[in-house]
Amino acid sequence: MLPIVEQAQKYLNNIAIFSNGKSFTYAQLVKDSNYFAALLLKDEKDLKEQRIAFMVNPGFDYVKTLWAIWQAGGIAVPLCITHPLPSLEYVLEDTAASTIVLSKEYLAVLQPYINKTNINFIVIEEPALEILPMVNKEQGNFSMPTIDISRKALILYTSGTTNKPKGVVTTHQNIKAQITTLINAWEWSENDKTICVLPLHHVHGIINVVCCSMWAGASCYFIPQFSPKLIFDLFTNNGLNVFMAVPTIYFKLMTYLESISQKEQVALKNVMSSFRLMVCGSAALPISVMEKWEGFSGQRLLERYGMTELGMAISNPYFGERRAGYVGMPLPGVSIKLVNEQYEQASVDEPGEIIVKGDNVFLEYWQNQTATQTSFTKDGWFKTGDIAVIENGYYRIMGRNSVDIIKSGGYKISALEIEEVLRMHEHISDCAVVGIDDEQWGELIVAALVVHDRTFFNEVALSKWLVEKMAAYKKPRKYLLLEELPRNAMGKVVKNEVKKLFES
Ligand code: MCA
Ligand code: AMP
Repeated sequence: MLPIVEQAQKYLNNIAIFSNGKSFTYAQLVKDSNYFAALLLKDEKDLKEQRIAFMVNPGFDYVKTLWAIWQAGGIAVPLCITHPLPSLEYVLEDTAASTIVLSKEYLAVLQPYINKTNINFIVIEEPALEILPMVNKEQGNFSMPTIDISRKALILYTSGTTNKPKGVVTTHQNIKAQITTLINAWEWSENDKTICVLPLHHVHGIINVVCCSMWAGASCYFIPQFSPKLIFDLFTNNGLNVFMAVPTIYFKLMTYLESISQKEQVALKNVMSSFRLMVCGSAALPISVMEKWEGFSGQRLLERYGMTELGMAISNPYFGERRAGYVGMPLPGVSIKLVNEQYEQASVDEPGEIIVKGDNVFLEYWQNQTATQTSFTKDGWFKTGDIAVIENGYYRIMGRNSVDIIKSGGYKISALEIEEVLRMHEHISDCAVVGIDDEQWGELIVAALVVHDRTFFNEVALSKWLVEKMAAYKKPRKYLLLEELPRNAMGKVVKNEVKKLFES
């Protein structure tokens, strides 16, 4: 049996999920995911790592689908529920997904792809019994293939220093390692109640919130989309005790807190100060945000460092000092080294690139041997591209080794990917995309443009055109029209000069 499903046997009567105003026990999750796995299998005994894409709303259906794909021997490919068709198509084509599982509201966006390819699709709300008429769902206990934990389980897309996102493949073993290190380090238990406010096509939401709570036998609440009021209402009325988010979310929650009365603020502080744990990560947590949040909530945030390719790697301690501006120490089972440009151990007190080894480290980039090879050292350490230094035993992240990677609102965004789309626009002859510091978003995406004729440039029309082609959160928030881009003697755009132009 799959490790996470096996774990659930210990907690069958616990409430696993609250979504859409309903609660679901682990027994229900096990039964329904088993049934759905049988549906995915149809006449096959094992999906043998077929890629099953799914565009399913956060909640019971999402977790059921994920567990079903895993039990049936498929590789789960979660799609972002807010992406436009071209971004979805890219993932579907790249993974050559054999089936798409979807909530019915996403049928419209996916229909052109379904029509074009004739891909098998399952709308999750449809009565599944019609497809498996011979079986009684209530008694369903379908035999499932034996899945060796070295098999591939998940593909998540991550942007990098190439213009197209890469599929990060993790095995069941990687996922188990990513989950269990956090279960131990952060003392997850079946008494925990958390809420998932993060998108479910990235590690932070999938592993840290959903899989950890499901592994521990805890309860996880889901909300349809990010809303400070909804989050605080759930905090207040449901005895939640664990919360995880990116810095931008804490910033947005504080903006909301500032908008309510003093009395309401005090009431919420009372609720929040009884939480067991609040975690922040995916991007640098500004010390100002950490301190202000402590004032509002009575909670000292635990900051940690992770990556799609690794899950979590470095964490401040659960017990002990949570040091502002630092991400803590390597998690148990995760080996970390700081190295110089030659990939030799950096001198003590000197900054170096973080390289990582351990069962948590992903297997490969999907069908991209070159990228996989170049991202590991000869002796098998994964090169993160992040620069850090150790100060008094704690790691401090100093930045990245590429200006082309932007972190905005916790999303990792490739400047090159946006530039490629911008260059397709009829009025744009050249462009350079950079991230500039921003209190709320961490970095704000901005673009310097060289246009054929300024009289034709219309920012609103450009934004509308862009979001038909890529996720709205990748859209530049400011533009600057230039006669030419700043370039060095080799003709390469000097991105730091572009940044300065915006900052001035
Ligand atoms: C939304 N917008 C953004 C972003 N999100 N702009 C830049 N960067 C963003 N991240 C824009 C929208 O396009 C829209 O603009 C406007 O903000 C409001 O959009 P809306 O969707 O209503 O915003 P929101 O709901 O308030 O979303 C903000 C958010 C979201 C909740 C902070 O960005 C989010 O969920 N971020 C978390 C991402 C995440 O999980 N990252 C973890 C990656 P307009 O109206 O003009 O269209 S995993 C990872 O990093 C590793 C493993 C790790 O360490 O965890
Ligand atoms: P992703 O590829 O979306 O998984 O993003 C991973 C990247 O997020 C890392 O390589 C870091 O650059 C960044 N990151 C994650 N956590 C932190 C943190 N606590 N502080 C600074 N950067 C972080």
